[in-house]
Amino acid sequence: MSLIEFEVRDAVAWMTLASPPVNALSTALMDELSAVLAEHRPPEIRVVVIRAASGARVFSAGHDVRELPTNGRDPLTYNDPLRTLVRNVETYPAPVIAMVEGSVWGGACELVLSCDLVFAGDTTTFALTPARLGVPYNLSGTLNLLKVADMHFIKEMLFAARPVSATRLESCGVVNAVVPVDRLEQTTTSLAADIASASPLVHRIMKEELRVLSNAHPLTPEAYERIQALRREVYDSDDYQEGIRAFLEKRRPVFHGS
Ligand code: YXS
Repeated sequence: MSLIEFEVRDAVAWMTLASPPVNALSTALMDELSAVLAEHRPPEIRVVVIRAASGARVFSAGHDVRELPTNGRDPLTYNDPLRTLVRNVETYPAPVIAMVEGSVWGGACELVLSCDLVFAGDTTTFALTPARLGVPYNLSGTLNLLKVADMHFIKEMLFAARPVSATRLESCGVVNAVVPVDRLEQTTTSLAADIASASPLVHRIMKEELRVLSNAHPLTPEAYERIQALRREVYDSDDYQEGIRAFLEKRRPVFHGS
């Protein structure tokens, strides 16, 4: 059964997450979305829209917790499906719009924020919950947050690990626009049509320029090693195991900070 519904309308590729009940980002779903992006390219496709089904209460529950490693391995390294999918969105040679209806959790925030534009319904929320699961938020995702939001807001989202309204993210410039949910698809379609009528070559060049420039952060080997050591401290911890166990056992986790 397909986990991504695909439709092209006037050179706009609509990719709908279709993995009930909560569009958890399983390896199967993420690999299928990457495959659909690889198969449908410009110039036939001028814009991509990634969305959930109309009326979705949950856009995506984030990384499939059942697939997080529990053997002391970094859960989100370079070749992991979520990191691969995020890079595929960031390097896709045309604008990718996230049309977000419903609640967005954990790694799904990373997927949405990797898109070039984000349009959300007025009931949409975003929650970064690694602290509730004892999981280290991924390094590139943290950098992506730093690119689009202020430090205090980022710390609120990561430390409190609770849903924040799309309206607040819009006021911080993280979300392009929040519209009444019953006008979300019409608004997104109109914007996509405007983009699709412009030069695909200029879009491709400008998108890649912006990606290269925004990633131009010199990171010394010492800084990288320091960060890796911090991450290992987390995913080697008992708290990491407890976070995943508690989720699967449907109970509140009891963290001891080690
Ligand atoms: O009990 P069954 O078998 O029906 O399954 C339940 C949930 O266990 C399952 N489910 C998930 N399975 C795998 N991975 C998930 N992320 C996940 N979320 C939920 O789906 C079935 C229905 O869930 P239920 O009963 O809770 O539905 P609900 O409508 O009451 O609540 C929907 C949510 C999304 C509010 C709730 O399921 C929830 O809070 N899920 C966890 C959201 C979350 O914390 N995601 C972060 C995952 S970790 C991640 O993304 C990265 C590693 S990071 O943290 O770094 O960003």
